[in-house]
Amino acid sequence: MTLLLVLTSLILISIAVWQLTKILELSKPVNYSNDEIATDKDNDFQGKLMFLFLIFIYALTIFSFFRYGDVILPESASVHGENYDSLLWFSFSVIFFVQTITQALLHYFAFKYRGNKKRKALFFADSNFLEGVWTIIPTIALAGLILYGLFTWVDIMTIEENDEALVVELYAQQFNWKARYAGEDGVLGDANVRFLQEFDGKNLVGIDPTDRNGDDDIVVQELRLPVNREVVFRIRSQDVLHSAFMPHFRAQMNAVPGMITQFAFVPNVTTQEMRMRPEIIQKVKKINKIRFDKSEKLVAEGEFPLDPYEFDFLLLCNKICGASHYNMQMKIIVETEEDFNKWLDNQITFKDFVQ
Ligand SMILES: [Cu+2]
Repeated sequence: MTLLLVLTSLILISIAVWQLTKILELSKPVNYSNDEIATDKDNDFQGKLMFLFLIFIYALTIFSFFRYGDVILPESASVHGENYDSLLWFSFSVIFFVQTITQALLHYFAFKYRGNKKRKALFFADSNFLEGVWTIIPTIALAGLILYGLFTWVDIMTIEENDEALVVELYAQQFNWKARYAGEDGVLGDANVRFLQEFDGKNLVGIDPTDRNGDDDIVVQELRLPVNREVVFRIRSQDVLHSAFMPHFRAQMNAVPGMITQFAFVPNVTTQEMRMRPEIIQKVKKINKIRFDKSEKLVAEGEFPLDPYEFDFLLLCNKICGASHYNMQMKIIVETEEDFNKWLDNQITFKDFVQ
């Protein structure tokens, strides 16, 4: 507390001194041969600095591409993910192209036309041609981007009636996820937080015990999905805003208390296939190198080493929902329809679970 008071006083005193010097400066008689006006030498120096800065940002960009280019998400593992990625890369390319050219022009002209006493700027009030160019080109470019984005959005978000689709509920709570499969009838039973209290807390996602559709529902803590089959997610939250984020499938939808939100996609790569991809093998290798180095330090300090990392799809929370938000995740396993059915048959239904 004393330290804080001392620091505050010091800051306030410095501000007072600074203000006093400003007053002194203002009270001085006006000096017309003011040496604060930039000379040709100053302008020359600043202009060259501008040019150096241009070289610096381009060098930084190229360096970042090579150094950090591999930390972006791997290729998508869902059907719509390919469209999503195309849109993203198209937008990136346009932005990157435009920014490269405009930054170059901006800094180069600042350098080229740096102040010089012998040079006079050309004055003209306006140019309709120039106004037209910098209005029409961005309009066309932005309209194109927005339309492309809208079409992709509609394509991704439209959930068509599909009897074959697997219906899965994602249930968010501080700080974990639960998943509920609709069971043999393909219909999720009604649910409400009011039913959480029933069956000594065994009713994990608050299934309405009077709704017969819920009897065969299956509640699990690990999400398994069959490959190449549409999955319709119905998303609920028990407490606060969460967001169901499945980055490898390019999917995200908010979990809002009091309402059911939806998202549907078709996973088209199994976990096993993903682990075999050269890109993933490379990423895993890199992560394990970091973990290994860290482990060595931990062991030296007499602590346990870290387990090696293995690739898994994840469901994460993407809304800051509280203290343990960072660790609110659930593993997703994508497997063949056959393996999936075998696994699902071995799960306990709601009716059996609460009895
Ligand atoms: Cu959350």
